Amino acid sequence: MGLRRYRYLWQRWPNSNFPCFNCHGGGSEGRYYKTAVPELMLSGAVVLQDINSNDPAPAESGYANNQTVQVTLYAWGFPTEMILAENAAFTVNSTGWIPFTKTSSYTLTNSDGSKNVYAKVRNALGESASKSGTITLDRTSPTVPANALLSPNGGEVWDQGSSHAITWSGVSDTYLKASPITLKYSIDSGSTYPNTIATGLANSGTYTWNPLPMINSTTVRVLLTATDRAGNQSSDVSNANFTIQALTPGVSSFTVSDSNSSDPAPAEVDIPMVAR
Ligand SMILES: [Ca+2]
Ligand SMILES: [Ca+2]
Ligand SMILES: [Ca+2]
Repeated sequence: MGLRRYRYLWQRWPNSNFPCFNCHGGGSEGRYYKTAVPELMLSGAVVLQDINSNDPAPAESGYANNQTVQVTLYAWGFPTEMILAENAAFTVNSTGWIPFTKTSSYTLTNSDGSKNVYAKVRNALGESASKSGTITLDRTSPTVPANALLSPNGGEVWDQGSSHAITWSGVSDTYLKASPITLKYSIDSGSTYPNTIATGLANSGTYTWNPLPMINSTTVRVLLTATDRAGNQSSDVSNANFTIQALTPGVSSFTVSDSNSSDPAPAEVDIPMVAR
């Protein structure tokens, strides 16, 4: 936030019958009063934002995956026109002078990477002010190879409630999120993945799935999704079905004993039996 500066303008008082304080003049020329008018300025940097937060995921501040970004200018002093460009001389990818609006859109040059966007505003008094802002354009989805998901990749038979590692490799991006990995599972051979295992995981290559869900299915698959800072996503899934099975119902041991130990005397021993 910059320091706001004012200058005084003398303006004609619109109604000579209305009480006017701090007025000067009179007669046929009317009366005049002075008002404080903020000098033209832009406060803060040019704010650049991703224009669509659902394609497919929201972008972090300072990143966009759309070539056209939203521009917000915080201006004082009644700007009437503005110009946007990617250099301080306003010659590279310039909009030319256009009517001022606080919020507008600007189409970046057609290459991924960090972009500086410069804005200049001007008003009817001939004043002008300029500022710049930075945004990174990233339209490249994360690298997630078709065999990124290493386990479970099909054929595993795991017990419900047990603990197993989900492992992956080869996930990368120039602007990967700090915690980019989401894991889900399907019980319909991968037609749908409505069940979340974990979100916001580091790209460490392993996650301990503990406990496995209490399901009994031979058509389970895992979906791994990686997200970058601009909201681009890529995925890999288990190449084939694996099984999460219910534990075999049973008891670990039982005993058979005389139900009446005083008819007329106790029986000698119980007979222990073990079953599984
Ligand atoms: Ca977007
Ligand atoms: Ca990317
Ligand atoms: Ca795969």
